[in-house]
Amino acid sequence: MSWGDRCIIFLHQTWKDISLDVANEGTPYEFQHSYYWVLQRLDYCIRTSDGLRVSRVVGTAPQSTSNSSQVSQSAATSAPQVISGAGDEVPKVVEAYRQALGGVNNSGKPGSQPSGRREINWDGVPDQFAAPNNLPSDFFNAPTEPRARGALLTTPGTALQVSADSDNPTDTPVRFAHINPSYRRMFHAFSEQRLFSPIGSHIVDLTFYVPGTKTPAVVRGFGAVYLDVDTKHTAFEYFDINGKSLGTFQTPIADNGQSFLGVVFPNAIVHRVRIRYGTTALGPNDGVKTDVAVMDDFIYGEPQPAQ
Ligand SMILES: [Ca+2]
Ligand SMILES: [Ca+2]
Ligand SMILES: [Ca+2]
Repeated sequence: MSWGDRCIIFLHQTWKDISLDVANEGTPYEFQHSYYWVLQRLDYCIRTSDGLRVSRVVGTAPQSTSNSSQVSQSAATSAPQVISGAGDEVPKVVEAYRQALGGVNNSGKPGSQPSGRREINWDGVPDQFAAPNNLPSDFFNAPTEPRARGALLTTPGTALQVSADSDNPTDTPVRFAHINPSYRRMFHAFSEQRLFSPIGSHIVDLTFYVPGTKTPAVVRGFGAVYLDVDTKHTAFEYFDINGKSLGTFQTPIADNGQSFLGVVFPNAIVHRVRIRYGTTALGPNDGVKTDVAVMDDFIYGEPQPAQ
């Protein structure tokens, strides 16, 4: 679906009290122009033959089309759940995603834990592995704590980089401003200072392993905070252990702001995620035709050995 498409939302209440659930559907409400308003408020929804069926809605009555949260895919018992948002809603949707994955943050513990999730906020990366230096592909899958997180990062570009912090020994500008000074004003970190990006490409592959080992693993889902997404080109594509695509999901747009996209699958099934950032590698000035974007926090399900 795209903006302006005709669809049907099953409203339980009126706009002034949006409170919907699958078990208690109300009168079908047909509309065209306010589709975007509805999407701002959805956590997730189910696409049906007769429209878009709401599973849950957050927030209050729609007021504007800025700082939107957006639904890009369906959710049902056998389909992935999408949690996304932009602007001021990012902290809330990040927390919702953590809850959807469940359990605790297993941080950098080696081995598969029985439940919970992992997170990478880049902020603990030492200066020697941050800009202007590159990040090793396996930095977040070392055998020992706190780096045993089961995440291998690769890129078709030339390198991976974590941005410099404000007291780094080489006085490298923060937020990738050593590549283009305008980036300092454009990228606003979600967690502490450090951000992540590939160099020489706008693509990164994230492959999961049992933390601290080379045993291939699968996770229930992966989500991340993007910074300065201007176009629809930014997306995650998820793959299973056999390399079969599980679908592509677009992030919401937030010029100069933050977006979050997370997907939760019914089971641990995701072995790799291909992450596309905007339309170009870091370097040029940002704009609609050359959309530069980087990432902050990664959140993913606990890696389990692939069967
Ligand atoms: Ca950070
Ligand atoms: Ca921008
Ligand atoms: Ca951008």
